[in-house]
Amino acid sequence: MAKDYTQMWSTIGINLKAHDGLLGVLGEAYKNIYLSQKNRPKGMDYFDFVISEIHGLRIEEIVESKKTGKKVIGTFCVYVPEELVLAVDGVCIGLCAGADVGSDEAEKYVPRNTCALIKAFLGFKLAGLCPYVELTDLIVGETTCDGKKKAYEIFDEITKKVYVMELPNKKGVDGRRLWRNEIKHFAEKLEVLTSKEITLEKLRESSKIVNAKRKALQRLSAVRAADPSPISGLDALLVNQVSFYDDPIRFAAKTNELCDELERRVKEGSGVAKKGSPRVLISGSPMAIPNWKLHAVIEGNGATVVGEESCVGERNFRTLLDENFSSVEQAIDKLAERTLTVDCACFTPNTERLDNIQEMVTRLNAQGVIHYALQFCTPYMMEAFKAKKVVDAMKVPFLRIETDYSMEDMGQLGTRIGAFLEIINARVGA
Ligand code: BJ8
Repeated sequence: MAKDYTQMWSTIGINLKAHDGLLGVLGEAYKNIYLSQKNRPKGMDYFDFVISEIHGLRIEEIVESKKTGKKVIGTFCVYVPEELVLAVDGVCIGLCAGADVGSDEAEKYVPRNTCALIKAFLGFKLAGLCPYVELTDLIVGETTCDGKKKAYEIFDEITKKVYVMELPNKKGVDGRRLWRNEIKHFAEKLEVLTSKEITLEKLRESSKIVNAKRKALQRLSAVRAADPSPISGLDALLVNQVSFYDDPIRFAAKTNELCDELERRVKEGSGVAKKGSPRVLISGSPMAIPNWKLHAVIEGNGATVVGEESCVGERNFRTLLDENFSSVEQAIDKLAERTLTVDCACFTPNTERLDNIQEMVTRLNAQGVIHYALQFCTPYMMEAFKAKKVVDAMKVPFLRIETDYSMEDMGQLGTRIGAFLEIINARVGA
């Protein structure tokens, strides 16, 4: 980090000693996993910088925004429309956490067999390690899986700033009506919080910003169809993770710059792995920063991850918001429609996800699918059954992995993934 931020962290209420330890471990992991990669695109320099300043410069920017009266809204799910937050000049930050931090503390509140993502967001707060959580003015939860739903009640007791949106379980007429109303209520909540009116003009502006971010991520996804892929799965995952907390305008510009370079690489036929290396699609639970475990094992075994059928991935940017609205009410209709195209396993039925897995396998020329579920993530663990069926129908190898944030099963994962890649190699070579 370029500067000493101790004073800022202490004012925010961060546990300085534990925080130093966390940054040390993170920095070491980043060096080993990311900086050791060969032939990385130059455009990744920006994202390396962002990570090196994850609790530094970005936090400083947010502190400065707050001084000008801007409100910080923390979210945990891609169903929460960022457009509304930007329409009240707010800062929208994804708060999901991907590291095994504070689990002992978290387990005083939630059962041991709770998914690692939930334990981590509680753990980061309880251990005083997340400056983003400390800076939020409002934390938005949503009724997706049962674990999150109940954890938000506890999180509200701890933080006193949780607002929960009710997401339906089915996408029928009633469900759509309910969700549309919830989006409207959320807009009203933001107006009260910020004392700002959400106008048509502001919504037009914010929709453009968020769509530009999605378009940049779509571009990044598209180049990964090439063989060899011009970017590693690890780097592409990182860009997707950064999209949840970077300034959206700067993020889109930097991702587009990276894509210019990647498109040139594709034309030249240069990439990160040898042409013909195994190509893997990952499908399932989201991988919040700094969860790089599965990608590291797969790519460490010589394959390339070519896509993430995940919320930190395609589910977050697959559909653009239809910007063709001429009133605030119409914009709210469109926001409700767009968000309901997200194919989370919390919905029943969820056949769109199966179609989307097949579409991604075909478009990205994936030769194998690894279904990733966080341990105790019932929706994705259950849906693996159907995902396997549609992937089997394409005669593409399928591997089901359930893991958490600990490093204890790295050896076992390496063995299973190595054997899976041999199956792909045998098929491709055949
Ligand atoms: S739209 S995937 S971001 S809910 S991993 S907490 S599901 S037990 S994160 Fe998600 Fe929204 Fe769906 Fe996406 Fe529960 Fe599973 Fe844990 Fe999860």
